[in-house]
Amino acid sequence: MPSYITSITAAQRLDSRGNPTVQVTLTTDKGTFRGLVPSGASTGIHEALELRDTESAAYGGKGVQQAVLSVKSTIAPALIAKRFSVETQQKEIDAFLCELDGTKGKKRLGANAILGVSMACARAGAAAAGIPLYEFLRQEAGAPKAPYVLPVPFFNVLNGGVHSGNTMAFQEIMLAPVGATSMAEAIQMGAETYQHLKKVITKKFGASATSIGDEGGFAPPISQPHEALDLLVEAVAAAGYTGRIKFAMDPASSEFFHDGIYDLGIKDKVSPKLTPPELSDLYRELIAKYPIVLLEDPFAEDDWETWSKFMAKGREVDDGVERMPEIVGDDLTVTNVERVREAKEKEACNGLLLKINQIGTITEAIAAANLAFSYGWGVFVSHRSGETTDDFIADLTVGLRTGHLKTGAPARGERVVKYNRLMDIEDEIRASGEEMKFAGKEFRTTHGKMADPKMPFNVYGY
Ligand code: 2PG
Ligand code: MG
Repeated sequence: MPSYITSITAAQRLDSRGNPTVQVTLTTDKGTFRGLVPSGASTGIHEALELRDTESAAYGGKGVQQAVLSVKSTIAPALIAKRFSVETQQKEIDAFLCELDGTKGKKRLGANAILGVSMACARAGAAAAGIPLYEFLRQEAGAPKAPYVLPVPFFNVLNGGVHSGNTMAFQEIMLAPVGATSMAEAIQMGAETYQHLKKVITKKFGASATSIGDEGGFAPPISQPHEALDLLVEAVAAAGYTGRIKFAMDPASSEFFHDGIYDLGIKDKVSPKLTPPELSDLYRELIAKYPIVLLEDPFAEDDWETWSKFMAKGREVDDGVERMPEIVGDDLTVTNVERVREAKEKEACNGLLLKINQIGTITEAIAAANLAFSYGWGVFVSHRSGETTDDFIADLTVGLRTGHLKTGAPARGERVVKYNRLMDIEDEIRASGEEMKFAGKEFRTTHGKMADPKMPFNVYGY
């Protein structure tokens, strides 16, 4: 007997920044299922629309009552009437939601309304099938099963850009414990290093400098990327993990790109304004000096030419010895197959950031991931800076076998809920006796289809 949706409702709740967000509650014969929707700050201009009540004074124009109404008045009656089986028809459900909206960027109902429903349906589908959410999502994606792959967690421990009040233009500086052998160990390594980093910052700048940014990372009074990376070098050494923890950066450069120039002084007013070739050189210097394994949004969302040139130069210098990181598109590709295809045509990057709310349904997010995998790219699952206590993306990462995810510092409830869920999944799989491995150094290639041997950057060379 298929499991049908019997009711859907929605309500306005808060995200981790104290702004309203959409919570969807859906009922089937198997129980009640929720989806809580996250929200970005360094949002790409090509993302699907997050519907906000800009005309209203409530919450400074950030209310989501219109999106809540989209769920209650439009989606609920139409979707319930369709009598889809949540167990077998996630794709049809998501296609129907897109059709019901009828616009390209989900502008009518709002991607925040649609995503909450799509997430809750996936949870209801897993319950109907009597399987964990990660297994449901694995089947949806057609990903290989044995072994299950637990991802390397990338911890954003230094926050800048639009995520903090310090003067650093670069948004995220991350720790990647690729040398761990399990999820639990990776999280221990990240958490211990985070505590050491706090001590290093206190010693250098005083206790008042250990306040944190939106993703739980510290926001000390630094402006330059090398200052941030030096702090990480010191903290990792103090924690005893040198060589086993690598670094990653998300400058989120669309935020400081104006009229063809990357302005690193956007916050401190004194740091240099760089041309695209100068910024490219800066990245190359940092990559040569520090163990950086992943670089996200090094260039702005429509600065295609610089992305392509940077990748081409990477190919040229990469003789199999040179360390080149994964180059990940976020604002560039916005979890959208059209943008992913364009990025492939232009050879602009070799990794996809996967954010479910950039596109608005689980099925479309899976399609973007699968397209990226078909190119031999890495797929890097991501939270948003405005998060909720929903842990959906932990299951998504395991289900899609992406091998890595970022979900902030190993601190603050909305971040650790994902890390805790990943440790639960690891324990659960171990107890079930199913095959499992931790992605470790293979975080870019764990999907199973080994990257194209002619892939631009050396995967194992760091
Ligand atoms: C990013 C994200 C998440 P935001 O740029 O990758 O870390 O930030 O959610 O603000 O877009
Ligand atoms: Mg980003």
